Amino acid sequence: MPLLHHMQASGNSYKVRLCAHQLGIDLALKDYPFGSGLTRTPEFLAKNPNARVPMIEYEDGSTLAESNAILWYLAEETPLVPPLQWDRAKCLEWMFFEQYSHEPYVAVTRMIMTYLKGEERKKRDAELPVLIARGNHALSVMEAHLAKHDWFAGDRYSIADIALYAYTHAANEGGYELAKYPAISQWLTRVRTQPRHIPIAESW
Ligand SMILES: N[C@@H](CCC(=O)N[C@@H](CS)C(=O)NCC(=O)O)C(=O)O
Repeated sequence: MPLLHHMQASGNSYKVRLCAHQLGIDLALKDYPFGSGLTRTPEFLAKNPNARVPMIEYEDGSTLAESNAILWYLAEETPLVPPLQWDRAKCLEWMFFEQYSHEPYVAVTRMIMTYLKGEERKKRDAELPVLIARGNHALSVMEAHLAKHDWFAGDRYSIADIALYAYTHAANEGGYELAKYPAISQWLTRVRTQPRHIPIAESW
């Protein structure tokens, strides 16, 4: 069975667990708790020199990192990747948006505010106003799209929704007020009520 190297609390890892669970793909799990340094061991770095999870490892030793690449690999030719070429490109557009314009702000704000303590937290307090402003900008871009569409790519739930759900649904932990974004709030409910949905704290 493939092994998912993951971090339970990380949205990037949650994307992969959620997608695999919804597709009925069995994965063994190995947890790398936040701040444990376990992604910097020589054994892990030999598999992913970028020292990040999630990373999926197959029985033949091959590995794949980057959450959205893993989503694409697991979901290609399933209903979670749109059948039309244009919608597949839109799916990628939103997944790149998630990694460049959303996750670096929404996820990092959550990490600083929820997981860093004491001096570590104080050292990063000054970053928060810019991170929060950029995170709110990303949420406003999503809000404008969702005011007109139920889903991010094509006319149904896809891995673009999974990629954006992972950190958006936990944005309140970074101090974002999701109540200010009614279309996002309704979309979060649509995602949460998809068949075989699992919450971030749950594995299998
Ligand atoms: N772009 C990467 C980002 C992965 C990432 O930043 N992973 C973090 C957890 S969310 C990590 O592994 N950090 C290493 C550590 O804290 O030891 C992806 O989408 O998979």
